[in-house]
Amino acid sequence: MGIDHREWAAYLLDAADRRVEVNPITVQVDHLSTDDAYAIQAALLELRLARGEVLVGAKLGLTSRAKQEQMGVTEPVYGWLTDRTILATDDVPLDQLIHPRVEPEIVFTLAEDLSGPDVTAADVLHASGEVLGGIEVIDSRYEAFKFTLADVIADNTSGARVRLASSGMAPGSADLTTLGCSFDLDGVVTGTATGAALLGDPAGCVALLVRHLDRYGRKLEAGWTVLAGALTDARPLAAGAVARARYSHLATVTAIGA
Ligand code: OOG
Ligand code: MG
Repeated sequence: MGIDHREWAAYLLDAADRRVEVNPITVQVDHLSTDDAYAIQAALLELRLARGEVLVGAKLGLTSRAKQEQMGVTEPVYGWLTDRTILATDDVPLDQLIHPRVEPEIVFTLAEDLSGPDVTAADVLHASGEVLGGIEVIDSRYEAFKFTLADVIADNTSGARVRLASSGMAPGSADLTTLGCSFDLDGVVTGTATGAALLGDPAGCVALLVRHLDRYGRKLEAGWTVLAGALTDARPLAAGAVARARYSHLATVTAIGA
């Protein structure tokens, strides 16, 4: 029997709404292909848009070795950001989440659309308005934050919230491969990296995302926000905990368990 994409999308949306961990899809069906997983992710986005959320961007995940080793999944994944994702203050509303973790990101805002099968890192820099720091709050809907590649794709790559810096820099003003990031939780550094940790180049990651979307006839749009993936491994965010991402060339970003 085929996979009912809409039904599994509703399963994941319900888990997020009720804040309960659920069984991975892959332990309940015979086989979940990557294409089926992206189809569930697309159906999940449609459900969110149908109830009023607005599509404002996209994200990559599992683009650094630190993240791939932490999650045991060795391929990059792609997901969506809606307006509900974007935090208006440093406070992370823990009462809306299941078991949130925080991770430092390099973020692009787009001044022009990006599409096509041959997009390069140079094209990404050209189309970007700003590069800024961010802390992504991920929140797997699966038990114990454990999943396969197909499961995490279906679950919109664990996307939950993101806190963005209030301003960034022009894309050409610093080499993103040597841009430094130090991530700390309550003042204790949990990881450091340079931009090159993201598959060699954060802009190259965004180019990968554009080529991925092209296979589904989609593109990145002017005005969107795009996360290139976490530079270090993710850490659980407890009530009262303060996470900070500090960068060599970008404003510091803070997220607080509230
Ligand atoms: C999947 C999401 C990964 C990143 O930046 O690597 C991600 C997960 O780790 O649950 O957003
Ligand atoms: Mg992330």
